[in-house]
Amino acid sequence: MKAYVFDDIPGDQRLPHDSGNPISLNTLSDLGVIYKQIPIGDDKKWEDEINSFAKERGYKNRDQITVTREGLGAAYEDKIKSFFDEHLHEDEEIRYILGGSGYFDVRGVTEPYNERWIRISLEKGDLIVLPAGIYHRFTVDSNNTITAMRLFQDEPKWTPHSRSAPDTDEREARGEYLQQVKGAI
Ligand code: KMT
Ligand code: NI
Repeated sequence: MKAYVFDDIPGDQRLPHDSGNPISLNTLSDLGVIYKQIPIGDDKKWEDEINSFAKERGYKNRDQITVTREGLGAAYEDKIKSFFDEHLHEDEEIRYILGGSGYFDVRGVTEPYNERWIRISLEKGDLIVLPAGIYHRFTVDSNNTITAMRLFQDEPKWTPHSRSAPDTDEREARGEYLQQVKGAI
């Protein structure tokens, strides 16, 4: 895992876009983002860890997604563009990377990161929890492949709400999120 301020230079979303300004775990935690490493070894210890983490946080459902050009064929470019649309969810979102790599970008909300993208680079064994109401987006990196476990609390709170929709800023989850992160500072 590595986190840094996105450089905001237009171009391929899959490139690193590293501005050279690193972001600490503390800054991520101020945004309500939790990072955890659960190494994937030959034994099944990681599965026990995932199971207990999921249970602790009240997760009932999960699935596995593989994003590859081979697997998605002609739909690939459209699919990765859709993941890159800035959105929020009304529940928190957990991703655990089983293979490959990619970037989750989260929006800063307080200075000096207000409205800046913070890019979080994830690879095998990395787990991230994005809180309800945080604006974020995802992309594969230039390796063009990732396999991730997606953990869900409940449908339909899982639905992505695009920032471009007129009511998204007004959603309860957004208000509560802002109150939590701004109140904590
Ligand atoms: C998301 O939240 O955008 C996704 O599920 C993308 C694939 S998970 C690495
Ligand atoms: Ni999402």
